[in-house]
Amino acid sequence: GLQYPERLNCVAELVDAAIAKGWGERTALVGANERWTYRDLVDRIDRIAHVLRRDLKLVTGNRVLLRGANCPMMAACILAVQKAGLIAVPTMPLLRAAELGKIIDKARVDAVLCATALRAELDALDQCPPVLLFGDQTDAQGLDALMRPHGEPFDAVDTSADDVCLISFTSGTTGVPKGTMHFHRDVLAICDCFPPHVLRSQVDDVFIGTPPLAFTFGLGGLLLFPLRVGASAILLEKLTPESLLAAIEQHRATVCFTAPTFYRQMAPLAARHDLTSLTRTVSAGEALPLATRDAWREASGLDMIDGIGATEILHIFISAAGADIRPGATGKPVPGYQACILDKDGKRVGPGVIGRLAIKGPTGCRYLADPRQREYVRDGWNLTGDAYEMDADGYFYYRSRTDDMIISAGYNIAGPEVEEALLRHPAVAECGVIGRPDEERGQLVEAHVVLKAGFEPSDALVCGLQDFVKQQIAPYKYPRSVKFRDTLPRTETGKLQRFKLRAEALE
Ligand code: 3UK
Repeated sequence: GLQYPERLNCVAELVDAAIAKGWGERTALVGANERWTYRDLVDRIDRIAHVLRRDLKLVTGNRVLLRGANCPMMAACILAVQKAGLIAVPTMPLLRAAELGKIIDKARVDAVLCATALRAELDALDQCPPVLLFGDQTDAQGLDALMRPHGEPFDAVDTSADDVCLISFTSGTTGVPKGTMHFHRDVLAICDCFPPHVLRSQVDDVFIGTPPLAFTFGLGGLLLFPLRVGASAILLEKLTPESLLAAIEQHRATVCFTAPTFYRQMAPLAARHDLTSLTRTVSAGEALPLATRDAWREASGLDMIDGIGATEILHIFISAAGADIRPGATGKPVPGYQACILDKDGKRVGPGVIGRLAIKGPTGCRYLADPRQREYVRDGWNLTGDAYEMDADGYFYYRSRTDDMIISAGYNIAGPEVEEALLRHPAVAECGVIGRPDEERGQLVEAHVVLKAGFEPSDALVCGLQDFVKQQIAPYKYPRSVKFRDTLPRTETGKLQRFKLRAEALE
């Protein structure tokens, strides 16, 4: 297992240790307008930590809400909070005042560090803890000004390996957001599982990608993983498929993290860019359709590393790379983690049976003051909300979210399987498949389809899509209803919001 000292501050291990390892002059973080060495990063972290302790008078265990798009300063703020023995509560850039208010209450936030550009939603709150703004050099009361006098090193606060250092909120597909708590040792544990065993990250890697640092997918992939091995991270905001390709080329990135839809959108544009630096592309956040894996391989020459992670577990726990990739499977448990499939009664099932995916490992779920903790963790196993199936060789195949399984005329139909079939059709850009309430069949398979440019909705196309699905998978799974639309509802992290499609179907 992974053994860490009882006294442990994850930032001392990740960043201060980098200097001791001789990486001080290496590039740590690159933003739109700046390039920081590891020494620069330590300097910024230490100055911010002094401000938190001396100017804001925060004490060990206080919680600091963080708001900012991906950039080096946002990264330094998160790490400074943890180095100062405080708890980081990063929030997604697009959250509105009402959602921030709930998080501030739920996490009992003591102070806020916020990028100037994102202040409006905080200003709209009736009640808010003290806020320090960053990113505006002319603001005499801002964080940048307060950092200037603090030139002396800051000694990492002597925390315990199992002191909480991060509260990460789930995207909340259902009403109240759930906070998940993670320890200092958890931060190191995720760096010591997926990166060395699956990704094989190294000192000369250049990491790039889209997930926000406020999402643990981005926090790990675009900050913690590169720091652990002395690599560098490119932190850019508002990336589009086109600008991400341009940035990969410009920065000679070697590792890319993003969601399946982003790869699908990048594939047709890839030929215009020199992507020869890229050696590993990681897809997570949603199921990876085979059509997307194929399109990206044709465009880039790379076989994607699929990985399932969750905010509750902190990062990726099932994945595969290189020769271990089995198309259609997410992969095998990442070394350090165990996985099994459970039936409705919580009994283990063998290969070929669909059930609930359960996970055990060095990281796991600790909900912040939430009764759902008892449902999520049983006997040390984390019960995800995902329906999975295992094969005889120990590969795990995603089927659907447990609550997204469509039951139509007695058949269980996994929406993603129908989506995967539709995505192979030349007219389909994106799609989402749901169960629409139906008197006769209980639920009816309904596809919501976004067409590629140059294709028009028509009855003939509806029939064409239905026939196309029937040719690939069992005919009873074909979408009896097909709706065309301009966009699909997605979360800030790129996940399809099927519950919104279902709610529309009820209107
Ligand atoms: C789904 C996937 C199929 C699955 C995340 C990497 O997505 C992350 O965390 P969230 O808490 O959502 C977790 C849920 O998302 N999912 C994620 N990856 C896959 N489904 N194939 C995949 N490869 O339903 C899971 O339960 O937002 C991803 C790293 C850190 C993360 N937090």
